[in-house]
Amino acid sequence: MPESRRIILHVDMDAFYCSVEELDNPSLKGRPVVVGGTPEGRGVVATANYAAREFGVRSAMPAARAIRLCPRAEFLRPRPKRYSEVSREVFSIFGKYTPLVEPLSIDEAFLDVTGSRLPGVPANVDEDGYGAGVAIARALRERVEKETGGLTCSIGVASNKYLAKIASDLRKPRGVVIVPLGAEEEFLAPLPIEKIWGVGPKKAERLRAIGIDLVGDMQRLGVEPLQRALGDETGEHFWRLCRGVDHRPVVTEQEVKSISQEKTYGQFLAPADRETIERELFRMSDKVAARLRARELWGRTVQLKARDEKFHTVTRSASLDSPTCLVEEIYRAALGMFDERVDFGDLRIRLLGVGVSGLTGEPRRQLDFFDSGRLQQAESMAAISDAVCRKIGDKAILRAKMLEGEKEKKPPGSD
Ligand code: DCP
Ligand code: MG
Repeated sequence: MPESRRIILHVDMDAFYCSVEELDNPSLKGRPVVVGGTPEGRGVVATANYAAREFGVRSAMPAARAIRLCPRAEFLRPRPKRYSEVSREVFSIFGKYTPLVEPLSIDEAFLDVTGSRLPGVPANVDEDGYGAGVAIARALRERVEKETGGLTCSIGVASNKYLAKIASDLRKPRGVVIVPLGAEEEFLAPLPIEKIWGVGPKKAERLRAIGIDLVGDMQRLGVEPLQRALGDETGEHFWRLCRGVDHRPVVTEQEVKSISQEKTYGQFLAPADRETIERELFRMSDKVAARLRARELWGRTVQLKARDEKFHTVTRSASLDSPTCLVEEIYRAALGMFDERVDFGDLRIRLLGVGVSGLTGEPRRQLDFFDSGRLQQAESMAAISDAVCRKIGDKAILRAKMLEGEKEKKPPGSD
């Protein structure tokens, strides 16, 4: 057994919001259920149960369309507090199998169970090369179902996060999919290229143009043609992914000390190009904010990093009155620091970065009731937009700032 072998699970609850609704109101069971959107056809679908999905109803679809597809469906208003409560319950079950739990969203996590044992399963068991990993996955699925009173999940078992995540999605609901150790490439080969992380419709089109439909086509192509088609760095990145290579560790919430985003500009930004600078800072603030929310974290300190064309680097930080996970607050602080505390004279900018530290799982706001209500509303709006973005790609909800730029021109060196 190689020393470096890791056993990673990706757990994703099935039709999460709907399943919680069915749990609380068993009369819904067996019927098509949609959470989000009104019966009058306003709003968008947050999720649909599997009965409604048979009619083609999907997350992020306008409710009006969902009604046309499935007029019999029960349309329910989301109850975010209740979903968070159940989420905590489920995550506490995850924690019984390993301390290494990395939350990805309200209903999804990576678990590193390399060092975990299961009572009653002999230490020398090695199903599919995963020791007790497969048995742990099955036990976890049963336990979630039993302790929540009926919620089901799907689990991918693999040697890294990337493969585990692909696997968990393949046999939903209630599926446990194992990527056999040593057969990672064979596992990926028959899948469409969209299954590769970061391949959206645009990249997929470019890849199809050079004859790549399946992950296996990419594996056969080799690294150099990929680099010619996509550029050196991206080509190499996809070469690793198409063979299932991913060395990122499972990072628990406590280990995340800061979240940041930075970009080096191949074509330097002119200090007078205010619009691009603002747009770039906004874009990065938005990404940082979304990552905070995905981990249910708030940060108290905002950092700004900037480097000029002569490689002179400055980092600045500012403390907020209370921790945040909102783009507007992060952006305001970052731009303020850029304006008041960065002076490169006429030199152009080669790098910008925005980060947040001082992270906490408890927002602990010292605000009056009205303000805290308003903030909570802003945060739940943001959470809904995150979920839409996750489902149908980052471009789903274009914020005004970014939209302005998309219409005119792309920032130099942007991808
Ligand atoms: N969500 C949302 N809007 C979206 C996507 C998701 O509000 N566009 C919410 C509702 C989901 C929850 O997040 O229940 C989890 O998202 P998933 O992508 O895991 O979807 P489900 O759990 O609903 O279904 P699946 O069985 O495919 O995981
Ligand atoms: Mg889910």
